[in-house]
Amino acid sequence: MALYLITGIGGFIGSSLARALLAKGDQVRGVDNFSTGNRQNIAEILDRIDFREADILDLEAMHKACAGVDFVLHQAAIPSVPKSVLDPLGSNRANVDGTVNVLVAARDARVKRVVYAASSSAYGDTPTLPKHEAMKPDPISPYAVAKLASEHYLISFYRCYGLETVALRYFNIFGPRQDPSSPYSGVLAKFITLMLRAQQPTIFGDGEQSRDFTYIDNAVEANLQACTAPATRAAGQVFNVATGTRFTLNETFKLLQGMTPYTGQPKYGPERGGDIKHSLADISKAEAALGYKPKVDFEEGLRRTVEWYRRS
Ligand code: UD2
Repeated sequence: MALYLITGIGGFIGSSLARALLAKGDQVRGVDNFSTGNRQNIAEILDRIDFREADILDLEAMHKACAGVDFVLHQAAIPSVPKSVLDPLGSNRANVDGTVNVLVAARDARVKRVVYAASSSAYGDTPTLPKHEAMKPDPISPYAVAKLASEHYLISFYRCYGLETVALRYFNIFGPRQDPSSPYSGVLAKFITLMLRAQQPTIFGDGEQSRDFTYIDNAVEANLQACTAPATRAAGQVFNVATGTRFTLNETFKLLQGMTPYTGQPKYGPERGGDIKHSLADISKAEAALGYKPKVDFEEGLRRTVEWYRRS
């Protein structure tokens, strides 16, 4: 039994990690300031976790949170491309300064390993598909720059202080509990909740942009594997976490039409600034080094997610 600290435990990824660890019999401590997370996501596990309401920018709180911890799963972030375009300073504070705070606290507490929620946005709009980790990153939005800068901090902390760190480049993770309510919410949470209410979703651009949408259970599995993989293969490394398939928004909309009561067409609006056109991962590095294999494909993940929103 190990003690895990999850930053951003109120988020949909953080709270899913917490549930998986509790089910495995591990101990969970979590921090969140609820800037983007939601108390509801941890309400039913609150009595089984050591929860502390704190901001990752508070170094003293991070030092306390890291005391006695084996593994840190650093998920806390302001996870939005358009929000970062509007507020680059806020994005940098949460997504870069916050990460450095967590790393300093983890280093001082001598935790075994830090696993980080990095982002596929680091690759930018370069034409080569699929994206593999050896490619030169080319971030576009302030969010993508911040996520990439944090990856470099992780590698730096491994090189300079020997703190074992692993960066997982998430490719559009989706699933139950993802917040659909903000204008910055992920596209699937928004589309599913709208279409379940028979309301029209808006596609930004022509809908031919594509994503390697990745169901949450795959990301959870990758985090657990990133904690246990031998340091010789994982420490100081960056890994894609994805499925290795991609769907356009137009294709996704059609799939959702078959799963929801919405029978109309989507509305098409202007393209969103800072966006990238196509995203698809090569997942062979994570397969070889972590033993990662996506267990739930896009369509099955979509079905499960629609079902969850329908019930809730
Ligand atoms: C980026 C990252 C993702 C994760 C995420 C955090 C890429 C490829 N992916 O996701 O890994 O870090 O940021 O937020 O960079 N859209 C609509 N209508 C809507 C909402 C969105 O058409 O109502 C479009 C949007 O313009 C984009 C696509 O859907 O083309 C996906 O948008 P998103 O915000 O769900 O995720 P994205 O790709 O910015």
